[in-house]
Amino acid sequence: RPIGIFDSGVGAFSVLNKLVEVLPNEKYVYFGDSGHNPYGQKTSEQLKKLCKCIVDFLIKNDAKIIVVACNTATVAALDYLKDIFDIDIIGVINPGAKEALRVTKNNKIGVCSTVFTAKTHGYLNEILKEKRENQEIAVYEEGSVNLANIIENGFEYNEQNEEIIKEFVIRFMDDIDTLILGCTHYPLVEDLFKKYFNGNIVDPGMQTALEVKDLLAEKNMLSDRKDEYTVKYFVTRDPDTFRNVAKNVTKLNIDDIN
Ligand code: DGN
Repeated sequence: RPIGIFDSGVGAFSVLNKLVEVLPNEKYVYFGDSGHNPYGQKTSEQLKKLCKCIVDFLIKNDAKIIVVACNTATVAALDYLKDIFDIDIIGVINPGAKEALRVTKNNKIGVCSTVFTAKTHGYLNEILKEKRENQEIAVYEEGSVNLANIIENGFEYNEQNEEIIKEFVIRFMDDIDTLILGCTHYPLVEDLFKKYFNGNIVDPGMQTALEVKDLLAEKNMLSDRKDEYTVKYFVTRDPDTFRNVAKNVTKLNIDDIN
């Protein structure tokens, strides 16, 4: 049975790229809700409704576990989805928060995300939950209105787009030593974040993939196939745009789009 994964569009590739490294023999079903992008400007109620439909759909497609590969959807709907569905569902924020706590030395962490994730303090809350009891942590959260959307529609490496990332990064206090890419679209242009920030960059994708692997192993649900992974894609906007953007952000085969 496949692993179900979803996002508001191409963002889930930053998690799927890591999943296939860690779990190369699984089947995957990818749902890119690009027709409802951007998620960052929606309300919690709208996001819960969209996520419920998507998880329903992935379960109908036989998913054995669901990966919410979108930070915005994780903050808005993860608890709700866990309440209403009887299947393991993993989001990206808790793994990202734990990874940041593991690598920070000065306990000052920045989070760049969508406006929704920043306003609802998705990371701050999770970091406070996961930190050691006496650990003094400072968390700075900033949201970008446009960046995820620009990446969703095909990021071009030009001065204007580079400037957006530069300005985003310099808004953080200089003394943070760790920056979380708290929107799954952002690791797709990680090279530019690296150019303007030289501390630790945390992409929650790898830690999420490792947790999916552990959970499947624990429940004896790892695939015993010997074949390479397969991915079946479903998108809610025209597949050609999705394919054109996707081919710049993943090495995975993107032929099977519905
Ligand atoms: N990729 C999504 C996230 O991680 O928050 C949001 C993208 C969007 O719809 N703006």
